[in-house]
Amino acid sequence: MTGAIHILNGPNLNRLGVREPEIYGHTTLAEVQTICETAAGHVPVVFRQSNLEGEIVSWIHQAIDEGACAILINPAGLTFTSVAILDALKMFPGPVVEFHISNIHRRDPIYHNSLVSKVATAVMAGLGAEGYALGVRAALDLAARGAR
Ligand code: DHK
Repeated sequence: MTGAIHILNGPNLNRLGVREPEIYGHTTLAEVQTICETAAGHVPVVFRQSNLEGEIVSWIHQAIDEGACAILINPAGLTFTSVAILDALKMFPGPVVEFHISNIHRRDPIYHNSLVSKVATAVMAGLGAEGYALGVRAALDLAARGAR
């Protein structure tokens, strides 16, 4: 795969910057996009956010069809509920990095059981919004190594 890295963000992440800043910080989604594009260097970036599960599923299909080199996904609340996203990610041949701004394992138990982790190549949590840069670098490194 030589395509773009697809960075997909789930529900409520459009509210970053004003949403529970004590948990998610003050960095906006637009700033996160810039962080990702900078971290990706010459690699093209597809950066998307949706509050709709089916839209995210369709974007995963697009990543497959477009030969994306990697997927970096923060499914947000859908992490713990969406078999549809899990099933779609199973079809992606490249590396999948599951990313969470907060350390979901230190939070309420409803945030502890990720369905996406059953298919993710790697899982990152607790690095803050600025950690997306490391998520991009990790996803590209995994792609370069042919990891899945
Ligand atoms: C974001 C959300 O919206 C929550 O539902 C997750 C995740 C945590 C994050 O830390 O990025 O549980």
